[in-house]
Amino acid sequence: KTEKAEFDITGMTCSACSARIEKVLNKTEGIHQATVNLTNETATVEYSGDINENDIIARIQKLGYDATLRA
Ligand code: 9UX
Repeated sequence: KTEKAEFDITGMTCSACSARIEKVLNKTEGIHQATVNLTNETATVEYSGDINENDIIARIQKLGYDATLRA
């Protein structure tokens, strides 16, 4: 089953930031599709049941940005 979640990301200041996060997420096991929007400071992620929202947040934080699940 594919899950979909939206995240708020803080700390992105240029388009290389968003491209970097997007690239890493799309290479992450369990993530099917990740789109990062620099202007809106959001990420939309489709993923499988092998990972959860907290795993995705941890992956983003490891890159040096903060992320929270969008309500
Ligand atoms: Mo742009 Mo982002 O020079 O970590 S890549 S600020």
